[in-house]
Amino acid sequence: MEPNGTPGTGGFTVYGDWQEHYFPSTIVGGEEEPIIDPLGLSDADPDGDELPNLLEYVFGSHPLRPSEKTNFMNFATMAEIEGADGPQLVFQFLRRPDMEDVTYAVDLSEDLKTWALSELMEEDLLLEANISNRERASVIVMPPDSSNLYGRLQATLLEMKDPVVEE
Ligand SMILES: [Ca+2]
Repeated sequence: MEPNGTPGTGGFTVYGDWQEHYFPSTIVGGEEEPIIDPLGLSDADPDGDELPNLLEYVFGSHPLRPSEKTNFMNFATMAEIEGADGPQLVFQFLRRPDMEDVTYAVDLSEDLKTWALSELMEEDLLLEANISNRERASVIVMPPDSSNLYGRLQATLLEMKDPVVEE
């Protein structure tokens, strides 16, 4: 995996800060609420590379320069996984470190028709740090019956919780 070098892979820990950096909202005179740029919404894809902004944020890729998604996620065989019996098939993706607001699921298919979605728990992810300023997360998947296996990553923004008030 060779991610395209993009600035600012570090520093953003919440989507709203990333969004404001690349797609700043504007304040129109007299209005109280800033105007959100729709190109910065988490499901928008302004560079047309089939990676929605939320995944561009996760991967640390540039939302206005098309990226090759296989640079950021793929299948691999990992040997020597602690507690595993021999080499294991894994789905891997790169992500910026220190994000506080994203959960993941992986969607797998052998025929591009039937898909099986699995939520990924943080404790299920094998993490390797410092790959082009990102960490690589791997999760063990079942080898397919056929020779084909397709995977896609789904990221979901956590709703920002209301602050807890101690009484
Ligand atoms: Ca995109």
